Amino acid sequence: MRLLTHASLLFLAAGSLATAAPLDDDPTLLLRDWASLSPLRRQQQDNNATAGSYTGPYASGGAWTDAYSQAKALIAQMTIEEKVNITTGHSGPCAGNSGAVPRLGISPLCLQDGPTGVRPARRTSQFPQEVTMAAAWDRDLAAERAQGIAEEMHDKGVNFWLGPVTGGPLGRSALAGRNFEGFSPDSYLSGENSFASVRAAQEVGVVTVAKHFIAYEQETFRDAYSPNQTVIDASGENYQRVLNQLPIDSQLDDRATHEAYMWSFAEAVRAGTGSVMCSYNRVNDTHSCSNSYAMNELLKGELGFQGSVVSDWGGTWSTIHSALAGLDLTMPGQGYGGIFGDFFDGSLIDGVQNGAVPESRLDDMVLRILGPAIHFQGNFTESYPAPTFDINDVNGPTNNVRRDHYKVIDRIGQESVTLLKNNRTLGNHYGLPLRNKKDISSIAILGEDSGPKIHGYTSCGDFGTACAFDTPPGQNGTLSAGGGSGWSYPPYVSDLLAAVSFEARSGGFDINSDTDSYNLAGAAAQAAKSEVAMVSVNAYAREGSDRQNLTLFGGGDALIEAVAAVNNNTIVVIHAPGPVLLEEWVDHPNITSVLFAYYPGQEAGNSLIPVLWGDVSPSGRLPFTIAKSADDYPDIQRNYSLDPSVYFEESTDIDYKLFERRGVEPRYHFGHGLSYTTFSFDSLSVQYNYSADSTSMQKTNEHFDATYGQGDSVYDQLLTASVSVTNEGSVAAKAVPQLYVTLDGVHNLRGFEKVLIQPGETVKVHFSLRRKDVSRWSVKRQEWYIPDGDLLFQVGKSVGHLSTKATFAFTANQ
Ligand SMILES: *[C@@H]1O[C@H](CO)[C@@H](O)[C@H](O)[C@H]1NC(C)=O
Ligand SMILES: *[C@@H]1O[C@H](CO)[C@@H](O)[C@H](O)[C@H]1NC(C)=O
Ligand SMILES: *[C@@H]1O[C@H](CO)[C@@H](O)[C@H](O)[C@H]1NC(C)=O
Ligand SMILES: *[C@@H]1O[C@H](CO)[C@@H](O)[C@H](O)[C@H]1NC(C)=O
Ligand SMILES: *[C@@H]1O[C@H](CO)[C@@H](O)[C@H](O)[C@H]1NC(C)=O
Ligand SMILES: *[C@@H]1O[C@H](CO)[C@@H](O)[C@H](O)[C@H]1NC(C)=O
Ligand SMILES: *[C@@H]1O[C@H](CO)[C@@H](O)[C@H](O)[C@H]1NC(C)=O
Ligand SMILES: *[C@@H]1O[C@H](CO)[C@@H](O)[C@H](O)[C@H]1NC(C)=O
Ligand SMILES: *[C@@H]1O[C@H](CO)[C@@H](O)[C@H](O)[C@H]1NC(C)=O
Ligand SMILES: *[C@@H]1O[C@H](CO)[C@@H](O)[C@H](O)[C@H]1NC(C)=O
Ligand SMILES: *[C@@H]1O[C@H](CO)[C@@H](O)[C@H](O)[C@H]1NC(C)=O
Ligand SMILES: CC(=O)N[C@H]1CO[C@H](CO)[C@@H](O)[C@@H]1O
Repeated sequence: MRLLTHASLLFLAAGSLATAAPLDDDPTLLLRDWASLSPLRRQQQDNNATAGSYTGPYASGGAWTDAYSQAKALIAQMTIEEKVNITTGHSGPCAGNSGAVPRLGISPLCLQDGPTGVRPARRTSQFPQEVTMAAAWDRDLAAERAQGIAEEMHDKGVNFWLGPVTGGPLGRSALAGRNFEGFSPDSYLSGENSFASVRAAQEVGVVTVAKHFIAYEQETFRDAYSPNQTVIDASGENYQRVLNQLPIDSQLDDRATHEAYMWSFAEAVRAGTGSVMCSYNRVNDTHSCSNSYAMNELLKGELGFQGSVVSDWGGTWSTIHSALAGLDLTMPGQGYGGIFGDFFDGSLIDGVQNGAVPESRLDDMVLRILGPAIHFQGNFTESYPAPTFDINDVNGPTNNVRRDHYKVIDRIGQESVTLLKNNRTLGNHYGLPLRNKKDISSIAILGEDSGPKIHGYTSCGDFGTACAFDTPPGQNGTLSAGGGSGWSYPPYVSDLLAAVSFEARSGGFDINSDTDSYNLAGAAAQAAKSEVAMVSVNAYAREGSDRQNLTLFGGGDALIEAVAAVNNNTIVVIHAPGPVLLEEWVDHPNITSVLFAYYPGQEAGNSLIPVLWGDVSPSGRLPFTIAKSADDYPDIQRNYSLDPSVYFEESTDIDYKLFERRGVEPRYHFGHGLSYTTFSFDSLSVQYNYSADSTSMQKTNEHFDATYGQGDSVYDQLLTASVSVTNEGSVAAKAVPQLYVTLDGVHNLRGFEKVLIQPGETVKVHFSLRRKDVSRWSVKRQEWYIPDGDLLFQVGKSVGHLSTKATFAFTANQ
């Protein structure tokens, strides 16, 4: 079977050999695999769902009623078989292919990974990972990135982009394997980026699939699993396979649900995302993809979501129950040899015929799938490109879709790189920016991460995992992206050694390099004879497993220490998915600068050059907190059980909020990042300034207490805040003033802007605050409300350094 030689097996199989869903804790339902489940038994379970009682919500189309009318006209002509065909995945050239209705001219829809570009496909770009994007703190740039990805999706013939990652995972634990695929553990920062990304991508005509809904916060036990079975996949890796364990169950409270985990999805929904992907995990005891409360109540009810819910690949556990619970499209369905179970298809035809699922619900499923496709791509009589690639033959002929996207990739690299430490005590020959390249005598470039991957990036395979650093000896090379469905093939990767070598042509310096991180003596010898020593190190993360620790990979710590011992101008560059521990060396007096470059995509080395030489002042800011110890973050649930659960005991206190609540001092605060100048923030003022929501593409149904303020939407602007930002230094640079409001005793990011300020100049920066931004969620009343009394607002350069404040109290007549 071709599938078994396909590297994608790792994650597909990791999607589970789905068993029909145990709806309760009855251990007899923990069956070994779906095939051993008798059809009768499955039928029983399905019938035990809410059969006959389905009352919606049904899609109206919202702002897309024209397209929905066209879709309804088509659906009215379809047989039950044809409708069900559309709701079930098929084999085809794409990661997911919906069924066609040839009789009515409806072609299959192509659904394709992923968050950094078209995957797996060639002649595409590898964009910066979302965490890198978030570090740029720039909504316009986030839109440009999403536009670029969507253009490549469109030109490859992809209808549905399986992205952006929209707060699932959000990042409650810094150790979660997929955090880098998302923007930030801060729900506001994630939400702003999600909104910009969805809107920009869909303007290109590609339907976005915001994922993964909801509370999907770890890889460990995300799939049914047995410690007794090991399977070796095509990449030669061992992994645990899928038998009789239930996926991890995330148990969370209602405030965390609304204030933390739904926030960014709400932004994606009001930006008009045409689709949302439900996640592998269980939520509050029930599989996300058959969770009526999550899909029907929260997503389609409270958020008013009009589009389709598509299962993660293998995330479907039942047919009737899932269809009634709000799942619209099951993936990959018959694809991949049907290894994930035969959900939907014939069992849904039967279910509709025997009345278990009302036909109106089947119509709604099809409407939700076709409606957004018609709205954004035309009604199938118009031309949308057919797929020009085939995931089953990645090396076949295909078109180049890269346009000039290297430019935006490069710019995101420059705008995100975060200067954590810069010690200029000894003058401008030390630290960053480097002095004139004609004057420097020598630069050492050290560490495996600064060089090329010795067997090339294609050796990493379709998921970027075959050359993983966690399967020693690894293959070296710049770590430009993490592994899993969030990886994509780069056309090339610019590494630091090549990029700095290019500068040496017009500079006066020699390069002394050693890219074997384990050759400490060699690296030290090169460093000792160089004016500047740059050490590039990394940490790997990927889908399918969580990080075991927050330590640098490939002997990074030892290498840095060996270099710093002999060179008094040591500059460290880090490629990492999120927090790494810096404690062993960060205070070393010879380490003059530390640059955090995240996972920057194909332009990794190039994007550092303007920052190194000061043509661009660093303006990246940490989108997460860097702790002094891994114990400062909540842990992943790794305790084996057939029915594993994780309790989100910290509730809404994620990342910096948890540090604050517990009084733990981090190494670097959320929002931290140095510049080549200094900024001051003064004269914060906050005033009432109502303005009706004009940005939502689709309206949500979120309720609120109307005691304070005008308007009928939680997205109406109620306040504006203004602050003066002054560039006190001698170079033009971008500032990132951050606005926090204190709610429930901790800071909450609620505004940021990125502004270029000339030396000596003062700029007035305005923040728009919506009702939701100054509200909390009432569990009892199930609505947003503005707390009584003074609200405290603060602005500064990070959550740990807030320098100006103002208060505002609503009065009942506002
Ligand atoms: C279905 O529900 C009936 C009645 O509540 C119960 O006896 C039976 O065990 C359930 N079956 C399954 C498979 O959950
Ligand atoms: C499909 O779109 C075309 C072109 O916009 C239009 O002429 C046609 O009437 C539409 N078909 C339906 C069924 O609405
Ligand atoms: C269902 O979809 C498949 C795959 O696109 C297609 O080959 C088949 O003809 C469709 N079946 C019906 C009944 O339209
Ligand atoms: C693993 O295998 C052992 C010995 O064969 C067996 O006792 C145990 O129940 C198995 N565990 C699981 C989770 O299947
Ligand atoms: C989880 O369960 C709690 C308690 O019943 C509920 O308040 C909360 O909204 C649920 N969250 C989700 C995502 O289902
Ligand atoms: C950290 O975890 C990785 C695997 O994720 C492992 O290869 C490495 O040895 C661990 N390092 C330490 C110091 O435990
Ligand atoms: C710093 O580097 C110098 C060489 O420039 C070396 O002599 C010194 O020992 C180093 N300092 C430390 C603390 O390692
Ligand atoms: C740093 O090291 C260089 C090269 O060894 C040396 O010339 C310089 O004086 C040192 N700087 C300080 C402040 O010690
Ligand atoms: C900054 O550099 C000076 C001079 O080398 C040194 O004394 C001091 O310890 C350094 N500070 C840090 C935080 O590394
Ligand atoms: C795992 O089990 C250990 C030992 O019982 C316990 O101390 C720890 O809290 C558990 N971890 C989690 C995340 O539940
Ligand atoms: C009030 O809000 C509007 C819309 O956001 C904005 O254009 C205007 O500048 C604001 N006025 C003040 C005084 O901040
Ligand atoms: C850090 C790392 O993976 N280094 C490897 C680089 O490649 C050489 C040659 O294969 C290995 O020996 C190193 O272990």
